[in-house]
Amino acid sequence: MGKVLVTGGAGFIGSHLVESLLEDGREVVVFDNFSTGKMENLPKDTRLTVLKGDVGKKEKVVNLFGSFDFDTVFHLAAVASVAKSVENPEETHRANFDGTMYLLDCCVKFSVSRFIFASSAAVYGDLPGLPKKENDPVKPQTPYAVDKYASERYVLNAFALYGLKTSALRFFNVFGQRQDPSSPYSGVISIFVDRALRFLNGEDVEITIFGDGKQTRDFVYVKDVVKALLLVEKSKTAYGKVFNTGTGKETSLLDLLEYIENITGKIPPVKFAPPRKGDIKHSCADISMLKELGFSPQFSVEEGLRVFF
Ligand code: NAD
Ligand code: UD2
Repeated sequence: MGKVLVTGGAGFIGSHLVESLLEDGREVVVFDNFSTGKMENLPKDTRLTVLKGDVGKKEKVVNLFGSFDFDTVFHLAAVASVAKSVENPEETHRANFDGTMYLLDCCVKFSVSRFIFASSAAVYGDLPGLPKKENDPVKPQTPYAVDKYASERYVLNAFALYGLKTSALRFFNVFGQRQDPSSPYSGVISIFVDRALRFLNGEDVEITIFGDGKQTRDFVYVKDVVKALLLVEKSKTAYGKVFNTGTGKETSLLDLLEYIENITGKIPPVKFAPPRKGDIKHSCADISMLKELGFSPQFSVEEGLRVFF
């Protein structure tokens, strides 16, 4: 059996995927430019090779495929920050779109058996109608979302056009350990948990809610996302298809604070600020397609939150 390539494997979601692949006894190569990924996210393991490199540099990607015999590729490398893509669309396009093209091309040329792509719920934009189904209209409104949608289409079309067994997953709001809370645009759960832990440590911190706190998201725990990735990988009916990856449940920011308070007994002072420009009020996935493959989320938001404290 060939090796598994995980691009972006040193990042938040990628490092959890790598852990599971190693637990399954597979040999893994991580290819990551460490822009947001960290070496300490990854375990030490003789079956793991970690390489520093940029998916947006064609010759580096070609060299990578020339050096290893991959049978599966999980492509998670991307500038995951929407805000960065708005500030610097040309640079993020190289990683988020060109990188996908180079990988797809190599997978076809080097006869890789399976290609799984990390897309995003961002492709749906702010169109009304919930829960979102995979064949609902899309409205990618940022460079990040446009690159994800275009990449996703190239990925899925590669099955019909070149016989590469591809699938894509549209992640909703993923949360869990190792999600970096340091930017204001980091996942809201990583920020709330960071502030709650610091407050418990006696620090003078506060939580900011943009809007009234009644906005909802479909928060999915990272271990469930890894389960979905591995389930889709194994499924022969998943070729050429895209799968919403969430829980099918909505949780508001006020609910989040209540859950955290239930766990910790106290939370930092909460400040309300005007809603962020372009913020979506509600988001939720229809996960029937993933359920048909046997998926069922194991962690509720509350259970996922407990792991932090
Ligand atoms: P992350 O920033 O922790 O992981 C991204 C990884 O890709 C990092 O390790 C980073 O160093 C690496 N990377 C970035 N540009 C690269 C490049 N040009 N070449 C090689 N490596 C590069 O973010 P994450 O949350 O783990 O996201 C993983 C994937 O899931 C991304 O594709 C992201 O767009 C997608 N996604 C995440 C969420 C979420 O809620 N976290 C939601 C939807 C989609
Ligand atoms: C998610 C993705 C984003 C993009 C978008 C598409 C993350 C981190 N971001 O953005 O990449 O795919 O979906 O729709 O997954 N909030 C606060 N206080 C804070 C931080 C956030 O109130 O300190 C609010 C924020 O205004 C929003 C909600 O919390 O209403 C969720 O914010 P987020 O950045 O975690 O995720 P989202 O859905 O806006």
